[in-house]
Amino acid sequence: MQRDDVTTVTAVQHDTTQGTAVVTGASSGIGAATARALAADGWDVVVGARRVDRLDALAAEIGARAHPLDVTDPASVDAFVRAVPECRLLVNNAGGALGLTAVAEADESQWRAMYETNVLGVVRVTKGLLGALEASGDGQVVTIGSIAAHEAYPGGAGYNAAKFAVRAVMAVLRQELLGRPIRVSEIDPGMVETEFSLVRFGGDAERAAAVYEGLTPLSADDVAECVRWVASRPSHVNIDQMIVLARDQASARLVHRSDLA
Ligand code: NDP
Ligand code: 8X3
Repeated sequence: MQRDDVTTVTAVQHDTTQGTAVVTGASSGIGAATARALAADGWDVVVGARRVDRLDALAAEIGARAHPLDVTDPASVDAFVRAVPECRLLVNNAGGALGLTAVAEADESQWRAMYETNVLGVVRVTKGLLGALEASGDGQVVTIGSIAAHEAYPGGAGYNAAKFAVRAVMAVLRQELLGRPIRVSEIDPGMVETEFSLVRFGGDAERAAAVYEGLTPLSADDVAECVRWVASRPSHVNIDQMIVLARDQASARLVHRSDLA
């Protein structure tokens, strides 16, 4: 029988024995790849982001639950948290950069948006789910930071400040939760080819593509595999921080590009 003209959508059934994993910013890039990896690893996945159409498609594909989430909006975070009474793993992934401008030309609205998303957004969601994480008896928070949380670079100040800040928040949380059954981990990638640069450059596809020209960046799946691995260590093992860079990247701004024709 010819099947070429038939589209079959089948929700994947997984053996969800790991408990509930929440992934923020799962409508794209690292978050979507992480949701896929965790579902394949047996987690009952809940995904959140603002673009609900994309979330719904992902949820249908991997057998996850989708809820709208804007981490900059306290009411949206409250509603999201209410929809997730049980949670053993929280992946704080929602975030990104806006612009690449010198401090002298700093755009306060971009700085505020980056801080709201990357810092306060992480604090809001983490705070909201902390009770459920502890009640699980074996909770874990994995936050996607960045190489930009370790190394400042020209034009990066607003994003650097936000990612340095969230790294500090995670370091504090780890100390505050000592003795309680919640691990706190941070994964700090270098260049990952996602929609990150498209968003950073306001939709300028040419400028975004130039970021990865002549080199092989990390993929969203590469980072998702790090999350999956961190989350699958035994409960007494906490991967505190993991910096992961492409072979073509030696530091935030030192990259190898092959000769371009
Ligand atoms: P993408 O732009 O592809 O994905 C960003 C995700 O964050 C989207 O799903 C977006 O969903 C979500 N998001 C943004 N703002 C909000 C918000 N207010 N509320 C809820 N969700 C939001 O980029 P990446 O996958 O690359 O980025 C994921 C994380 O990885 C970010 O924290 C980023 O800083 C970090 N990172 C990225 C690197 C890279 O080179 N790509 C390197 C190091 C770290 P929606 O718009 O639908 O809400
Ligand atoms: C994204 C990596 O180097 O653009 O977090 O800041 S970088």
